[in-house]
Amino acid sequence: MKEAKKALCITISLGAVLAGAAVTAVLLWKFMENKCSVSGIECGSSGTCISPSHWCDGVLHCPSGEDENRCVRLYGPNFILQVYSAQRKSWHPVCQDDWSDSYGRAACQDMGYRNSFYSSQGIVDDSGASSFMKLNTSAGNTDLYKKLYHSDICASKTVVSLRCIECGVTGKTMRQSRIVGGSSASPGDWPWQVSLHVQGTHVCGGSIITPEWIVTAAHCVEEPLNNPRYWTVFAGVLRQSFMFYGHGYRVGKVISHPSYDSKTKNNDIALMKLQTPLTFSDKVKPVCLPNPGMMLEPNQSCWISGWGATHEKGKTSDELNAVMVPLIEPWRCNSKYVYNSLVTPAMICAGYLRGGTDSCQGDSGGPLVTLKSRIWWLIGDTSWGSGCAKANRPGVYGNVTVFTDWIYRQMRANS
Ligand code: 4AZ
Repeated sequence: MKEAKKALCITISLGAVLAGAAVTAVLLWKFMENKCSVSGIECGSSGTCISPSHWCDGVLHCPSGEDENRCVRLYGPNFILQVYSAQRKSWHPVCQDDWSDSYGRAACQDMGYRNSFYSSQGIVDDSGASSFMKLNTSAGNTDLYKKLYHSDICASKTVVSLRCIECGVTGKTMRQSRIVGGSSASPGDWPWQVSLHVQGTHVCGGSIITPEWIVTAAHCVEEPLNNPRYWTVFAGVLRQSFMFYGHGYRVGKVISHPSYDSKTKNNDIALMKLQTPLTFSDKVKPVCLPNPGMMLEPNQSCWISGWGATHEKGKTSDELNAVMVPLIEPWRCNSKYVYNSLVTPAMICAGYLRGGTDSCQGDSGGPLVTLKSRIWWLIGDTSWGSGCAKANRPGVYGNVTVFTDWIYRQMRANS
């Protein structure tokens, strides 16, 4: 009897120890699998964990700022407002239910627009989303992000379409009006086009995206030209001979993409912040930054504009010229007989493989735009090419769509 009890005791103790070990192992494994399963959400893959309540609360907690990086975005050609769910690791449209312009203003501010808001309206969701974010209006006076909760449907059957700036419209009715193989522009045709001068001379082009921010190419602002003092910006003037020193806008900041590579021209994009904001008019207007989910056609018609040379080795043009160029698919542009793998995902090719029509020296930094949903979008910034308008040597442009996150981040950090 005594012996039997002893054996039972030992068996139970052993079992307990084994069970304990198993539980510890499972917990340890869970912990290894997701470092932040106990204390919240991981900052990227840094190993740092923060509480879900700190995600997108307007205060930086992660070492690289991931918690405030991507909280709201506009998606597709209809500017559908989407909110990032850190828990589900996915983007969700916002129901129009109980939405108002004041939330729209807050979302625009979160994205990097300073006191800029154009319109907010409910539209039927075309993104195919199956989960939405809804406003909890009784959540009190906390920030927008904390008032949102997941919902499978929107009572209004519509989602928020948000525009932070009136962009991508031309001065008057669009009429088809050099660059190589192009024709001169009329006032208001390309109202976002600016001329960037150094010591009274046109050096590069640029595009207006807000009253204060200009997009150009990083290769235009290589040292020592990364010093804003060198630059003067002219907007709304078609002829170089009408741009007089002292009448342009001064630049307060020049920000080059940190991953720009001067040898390969990879990430060839830069921003200029003006010292004083531009006044918009028929001739001076911003272009729209592309939203993710824009779905461009393989041969989408785009337009380039600038005061660049009208033939290879020519001099800068006095008049602003523009021309249509179709996009060229990356695989075609990277083929052996074209650019043989020199085109990275941060670049986009446009032009004709037969030659004859192209951007050229002096057009750099200027816009490559396309018309979609009756709005003009900045798809590229003029970057490089082998010569101008030669067969199998089309123009290469910075792929602005891949830089929009970076652009908004700079606007937010320097507003
Ligand atoms: C340039 O030197 C340049 N054909 C710009 C565009 C192209 C070539 C050269 C594309 O600014």
